[in-house]
Amino acid sequence: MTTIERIEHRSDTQTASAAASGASATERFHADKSPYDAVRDTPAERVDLLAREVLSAVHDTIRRHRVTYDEYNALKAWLIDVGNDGEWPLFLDVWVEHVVEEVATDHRSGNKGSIEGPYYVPGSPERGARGTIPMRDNEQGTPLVWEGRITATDGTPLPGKVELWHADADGFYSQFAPNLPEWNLRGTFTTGDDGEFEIRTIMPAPYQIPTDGSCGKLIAAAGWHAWRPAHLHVKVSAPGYELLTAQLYFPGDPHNEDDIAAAVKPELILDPQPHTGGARRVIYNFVLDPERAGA
Ligand code: MBD
Ligand code: FE
Repeated sequence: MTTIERIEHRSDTQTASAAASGASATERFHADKSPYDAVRDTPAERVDLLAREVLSAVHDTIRRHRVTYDEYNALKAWLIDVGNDGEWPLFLDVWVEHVVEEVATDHRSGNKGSIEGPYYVPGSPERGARGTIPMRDNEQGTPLVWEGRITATDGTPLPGKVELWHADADGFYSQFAPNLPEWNLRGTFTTGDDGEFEIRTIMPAPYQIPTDGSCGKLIAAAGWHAWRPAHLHVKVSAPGYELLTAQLYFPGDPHNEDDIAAAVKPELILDPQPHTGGARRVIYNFVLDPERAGA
């Protein structure tokens, strides 16, 4: 079964349970080409170095804090549970991806990016340069009109694409929570030579990562909170330029300061203004770096 068929067959729950969204995210991750392909030629020396350093950091922690057999066995059980719940994509994207993103993009002079997270799906419906993202007739949430332009670092407007995906006003992502239309709040906006776009959507809600699975168990046991601030996900692309994966945030969200995924940057916080009919209007532009030869 595909992810979508699984979700359509699942009618027993109204919430995005850890098992349901985790299974979807794990399946989604495996649906694209194998992640191993890109590292086929990695020399043994590099694998050896990375594996040894990670293990050595674990060994140091055990020695420093005198980790017991009971704690070791609990860890073993928990790691097995993360896989059984399908929560490895969630775990890694929440607690590890932000540093990978930092290293991957620190040469850029254009837009700051942010992590992709577990809920991107390629191929969302095309809406042209100006349009409304797919949504339900009665979609809840404050309407948001977002105008912007894609340019290169030298200011040249770029014909490109803005792929946008985000949670609904209840914090749920289509294809990872039940009872939502397949492409709800997922759309692709293609700009002309002027690089300009105008997107109509709704403001998303803050997102709480599922608390009923193994990631939730860790959060509860450690006394952490499970929240990410409200955010819009984007992938912005233009031929010959580096793909920009980013998230945009809203001012005043209490979790902008303590995002569990550590993915907020000040440059990514929008400045929406009151607009007609209770809507908000915002201008936010993207600046893309040219692709580097040999990178
Ligand atoms: C999300 O919506 C998200 O963006 C990340 C990074 C992790 C979990 C849920
Ligand atoms: Fe998200």
